[in-house]
Amino acid sequence: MTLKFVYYAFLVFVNCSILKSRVDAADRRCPDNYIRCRDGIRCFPLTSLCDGTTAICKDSSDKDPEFCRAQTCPSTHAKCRDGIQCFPLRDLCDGKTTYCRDQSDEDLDFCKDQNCEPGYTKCRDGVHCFMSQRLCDRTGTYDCPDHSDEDPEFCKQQSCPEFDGWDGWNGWRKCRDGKQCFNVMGLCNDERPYCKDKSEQDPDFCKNQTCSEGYIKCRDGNECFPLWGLCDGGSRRGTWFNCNDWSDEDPVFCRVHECANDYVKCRDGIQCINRKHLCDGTKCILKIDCADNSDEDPEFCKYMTKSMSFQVTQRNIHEELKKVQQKFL
Ligand SMILES: [Ca+2]
Ligand SMILES: [Ca+2]
Ligand SMILES: [Ca+2]
Ligand SMILES: [Ca+2]
Repeated sequence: MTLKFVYYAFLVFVNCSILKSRVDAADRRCPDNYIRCRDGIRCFPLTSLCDGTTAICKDSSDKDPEFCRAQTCPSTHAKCRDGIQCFPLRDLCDGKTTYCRDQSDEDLDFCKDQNCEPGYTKCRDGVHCFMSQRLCDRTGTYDCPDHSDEDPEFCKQQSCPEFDGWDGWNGWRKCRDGKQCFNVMGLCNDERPYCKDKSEQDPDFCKNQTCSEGYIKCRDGNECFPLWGLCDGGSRRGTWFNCNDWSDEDPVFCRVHECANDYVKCRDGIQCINRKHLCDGTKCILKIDCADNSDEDPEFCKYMTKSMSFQVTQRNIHEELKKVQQKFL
């Protein structure tokens, strides 16, 4: 009797464990642009819906036309004419790759009905797509078979991409002539102009522009520079000011300026350096270490090794460093 009870209890435990692991798997979100197989166990990329390759799902649902038809493609993809597969919009009538098994991504009539992926613009022919940043671009390269991407009148009518999908690149704006698009990262901070009319480096144009994310204006209001360049010690090494008016290294400002997270003040109370360069055995590297060498001060570094531990969180390290600074720097 007891043995029987133990056996049943074991069965209940095993069944519950299996059920629980299934529920756990179903609870976990699939990564972006992945979906869960019909059996709820695995995730697979939407781009491999019924693409003729080996099934990823144990129940082969990712190769089941009815299942595939019910799925929505990612924003960078569209359904082939058969409504089953997702193909990359970049392959839309590109004359190169035939992605769809029904070859619809190379069918001119089909392509006309499709929108381009974000950051791409339709050529005047209504069929092909090109990267919007290549509108009347600096090199004058033709990206459309009908050359409309280099036609000033056509370029003026198009808008620039808000975001091009690359990390740290924060979208494009129109040059003053309205034909070209320039990347906001180059706004008012680059000696090599991108716009053919050089407007994105023109102080009058820059005055009315807001800087890209992670960039700020110099005091003169004409230039943008990256935040990490603020009080980074460019001035006392004699080179590499970010601002022409030197405001990024103004000692009066830098003395009251609080360094960004993960940055600490050197003993001079002016320069901010990344905390990872404290007591790393390297000094005197331009704008990385303290100009006064306080980041490698033996007394300070002794304290650092004694008190710091890898268990503390980053935020705590920052707080801890503040205390250390007060004591030694
Ligand atoms: Ca294609
Ligand atoms: Ca072009
Ligand atoms: Ca600087
Ligand atoms: Ca150092």
